Amino acid sequence: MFNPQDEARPIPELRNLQGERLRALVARAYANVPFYRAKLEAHGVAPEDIRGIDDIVKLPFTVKGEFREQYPFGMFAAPMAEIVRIHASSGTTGKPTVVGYTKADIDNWAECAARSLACGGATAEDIVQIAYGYGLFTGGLGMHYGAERLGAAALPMSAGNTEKQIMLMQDFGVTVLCCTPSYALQIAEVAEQMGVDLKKLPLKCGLFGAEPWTEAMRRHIEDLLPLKALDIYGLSEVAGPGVANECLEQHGLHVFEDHFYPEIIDPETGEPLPDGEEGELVFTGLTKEGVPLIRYRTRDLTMIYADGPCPCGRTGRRIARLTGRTDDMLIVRGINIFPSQVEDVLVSIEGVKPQYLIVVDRQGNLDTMEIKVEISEELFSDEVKKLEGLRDKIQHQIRVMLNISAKITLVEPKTIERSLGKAKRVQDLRKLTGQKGVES
Ligand code: DLL
Repeated sequence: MFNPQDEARPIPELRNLQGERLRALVARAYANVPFYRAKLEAHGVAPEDIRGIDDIVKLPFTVKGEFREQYPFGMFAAPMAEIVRIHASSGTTGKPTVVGYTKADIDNWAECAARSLACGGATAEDIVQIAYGYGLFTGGLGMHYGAERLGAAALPMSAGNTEKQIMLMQDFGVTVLCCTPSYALQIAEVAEQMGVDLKKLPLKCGLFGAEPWTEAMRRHIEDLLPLKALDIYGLSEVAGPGVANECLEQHGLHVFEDHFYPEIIDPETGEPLPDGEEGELVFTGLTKEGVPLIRYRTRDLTMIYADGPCPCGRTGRRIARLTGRTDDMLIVRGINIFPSQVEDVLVSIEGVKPQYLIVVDRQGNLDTMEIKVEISEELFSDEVKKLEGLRDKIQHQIRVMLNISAKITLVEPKTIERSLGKAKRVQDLRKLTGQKGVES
């Protein structure tokens, strides 16, 4: 354990600490963020009503759309002079969701990412290859700070350039790998093509997350790479990677509860559900200063295990592997995409009809995304050059706005199937096994 005092804290003491931190959080949000003040007032709850952690149910939920309304900095509780980092993740349309971190926020997040690495047995001796993207996405920098906090050597590869990843993995004797599970499989496949036997490498654990995966995929990764494959969870609004992580028991992800308080609610009614029942995961960021987070609805579906303490000694409750989402967010090559974002881009381009179908598939271990777009009759009968120009324009705009390259196929008017009810915008042909034909 990286920090036994905090990670193995006796439950009554932990609940007390959470209560104290919740009180301070609500007071901070109320005093510094007009959005929260108005919301608490409308909900009829004052900071003094919060005495302990059980009072959390008195507080209103926060949803992603509210971040959008407060774009860019309306959710910030600290002046810019105290903000030392800004990250952002996909919003449902146009503008992203923005999060700011104070120095203390970065410290706490690095601590939790270090705890995550230690969950896999990593120590200061290790070399940690970080193949999550560096940038506005929290994966790369989050794990980077975690590795440094642990005292390990961070190898800041970012995602891509797979041959080089493999070369350095071999030459440096990398022991810990952090990337999306699909990229771990991609690394294994490319290594095989290069004739590199990864089984001979000193790898010991991998922290894989940022996208859904399955137990079958874990087994497959562990067959190809000589490491324990662990699930790591997080989201930008709450911090980034390291909100929860599996330990070597591989039975649920311990939430670092002294910083992030989890609840499971019925997504329809908002009522809290008991441990052991699946519902929507809600987080309160107990120590957050930059962007205080009160009962944030993640839209992720899971449950909190009700099967008693974990043999590893950590007392943070465990959430099960995520089973899905309550909204239509897709994760393609680790990038979050809402169909509404694609629509937003399409309607801004002349001659393009808001009739489209997003087809997501997996070739080998890489996700592919194709957008079939209907165009007007006049355009369709136009010369090829013009059509190519339009296709390139759509592709460019999608890349700029969504940060992903997609294949664009222009189709004739009225060829995309119309539905009587809710339009079907997405066809997801991926089997989440990492290998086509392997059952999940
Ligand atoms: O994906 C942070 C992260 C980076 C987590 C690296 C783990 C590793 P966002 O881009 O804000 O943050 O996306 C958050 O990704 O709400 C889930 O739907 C999904 N997600 C994250 N981890 C997992 C996981 C990062 N282990 C969204 N399993 C979340 C399934 C995951 N889905």
